[in-house]
Amino acid sequence: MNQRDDAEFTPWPESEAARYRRAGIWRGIALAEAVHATAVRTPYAPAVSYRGRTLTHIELYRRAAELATGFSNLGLASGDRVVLQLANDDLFVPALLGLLRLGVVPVLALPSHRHAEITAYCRMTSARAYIAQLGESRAHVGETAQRVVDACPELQHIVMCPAAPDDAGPPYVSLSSLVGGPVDFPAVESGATGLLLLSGGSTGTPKLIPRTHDDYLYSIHASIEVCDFTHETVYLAVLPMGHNFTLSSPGILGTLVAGGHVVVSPSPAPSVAWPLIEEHEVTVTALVPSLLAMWLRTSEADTRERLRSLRTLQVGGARLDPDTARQVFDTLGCQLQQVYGMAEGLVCYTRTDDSIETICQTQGRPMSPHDELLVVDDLGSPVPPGHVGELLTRGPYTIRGYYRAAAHNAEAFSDQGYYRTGDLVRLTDSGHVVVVGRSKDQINRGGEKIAAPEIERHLCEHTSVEAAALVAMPDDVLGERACAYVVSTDPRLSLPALRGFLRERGLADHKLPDDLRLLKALPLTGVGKVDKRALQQLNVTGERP
Ligand code: AMP
Ligand code: DBH
Repeated sequence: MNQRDDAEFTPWPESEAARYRRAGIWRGIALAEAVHATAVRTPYAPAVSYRGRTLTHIELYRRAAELATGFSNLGLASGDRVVLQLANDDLFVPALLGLLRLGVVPVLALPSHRHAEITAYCRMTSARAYIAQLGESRAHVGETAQRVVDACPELQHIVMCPAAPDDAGPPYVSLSSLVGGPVDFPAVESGATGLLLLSGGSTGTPKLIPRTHDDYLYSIHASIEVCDFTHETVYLAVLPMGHNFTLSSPGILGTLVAGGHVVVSPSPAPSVAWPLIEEHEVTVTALVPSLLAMWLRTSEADTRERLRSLRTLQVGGARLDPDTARQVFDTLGCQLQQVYGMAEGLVCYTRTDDSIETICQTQGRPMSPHDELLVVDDLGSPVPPGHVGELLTRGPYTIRGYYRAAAHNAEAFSDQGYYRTGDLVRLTDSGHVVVVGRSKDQINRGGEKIAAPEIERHLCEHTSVEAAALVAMPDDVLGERACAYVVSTDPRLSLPALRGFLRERGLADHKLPDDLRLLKALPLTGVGKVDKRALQQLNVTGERP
């Protein structure tokens, strides 16, 4: 590996860092410490509920401390990386806090990831352990875990949640069996990397996002303030809990730091989530637009009454159409808050005192006065006010570089340290952001991002595929879906066969193409790149799965 590509963390320039520390933007407090401070303030208030069981803040503190000791007994120590892939259930939060308490850096994988993704994260980070959910059948460790073990011999532990099957010996261990008395672990340095988040990406290999305790905690506090989270907040975690939106905008960590109550929904389906809203008098939750559309479709005459405790519905992750946005107020009877965020940092929110039009038609404005935004043209020059261009941003909680990706960082960040979002936006006079499109090579499939080059790379490994391009197609339900344009030596190559091939390679299901279109050749631009715009404009229906 190139020496320079090995940098785990690109620091902010010292002058900026000193300013952030002096101003108290970076508080010098580690993430677990901030959550645990709540346990001291409101020990007996509910912290996390799951399937009828509730942990108070002090019980959560103790459970996380027990797990920290258990992880330490396994040999994990500050600075080690561990891939964490748990479903929305009761052990997610204690496990996350247990790792953070030790200074172990969790890599937050999503439940949909399979062995291609998990293996890549383990290798990229030289992870010492992989914490995995036991498969549906609960009888065996599951294909993903087994294949990760085979591919990553340096992984020392596979920690199964809740428990490894009886006949599974080392490297398998049970999360539920990791216990130990409270131990005084050394304090965790707040300037160190606290966690590694996943980027939606736009390149052939996945990218990881190092967030420090200081920068992440600032984004949590700024979110709490803008979204008015307090000890009275009851937050329903509907989206995967390892996603930055659910974790920190203000999400699970914001709720806990504010002394509120997180209710974990094992599924986003109204049949599961709505009874939880009624039972726990949930005040706020977060959805992606495609799930909002499902909630609106499911609503009936009594829905407003059933959801009456819900004050705010946050929607983000993908473009929300203004007509759908307007329906939230009447149909669900709550405030809408649009959220435009990215795991790399910048988060924008609409505010409660914005007009309904602003809430429905914009993606909010930056949450921090310290966020810096530039909108630039193809040559990198700022566009005139109100014009469309690519959004560049930097600030106290936006990263300066991806993890071990120096070559990519040289393109993804400007010389002045701005992150190139790849989003095409327009800024309104009031400073609100309107996301109008994208320049990055990515498909946003209902909020789940697909890096087109990553899938193209796999497609080209198929023996009959000579060339492949993955492009976004409009979709009524998901907003966008993925269409594979393929040049093949086999005129009978079918979508199910291609999906089966990619599934066998261990890719998450949402990354498999929704349509296939065979072409004799891919159209090229003047400079010889695949012309994806031309492909998008081909008026074809393609083959659906
Ligand atoms: P990631 O970098 O994977 O965390 O994904 C962040 C990206 O999701 C942003 O750069 C946008 O492309 C997209 N995104 C997030 N929120 C919104 C939103 N409210 N409207 C449109 N796109 C969004
Ligand atoms: O899509 C995202 O990554 C996202 C959306 C809303 C995000 O990271 C966030 C809020 O914090």
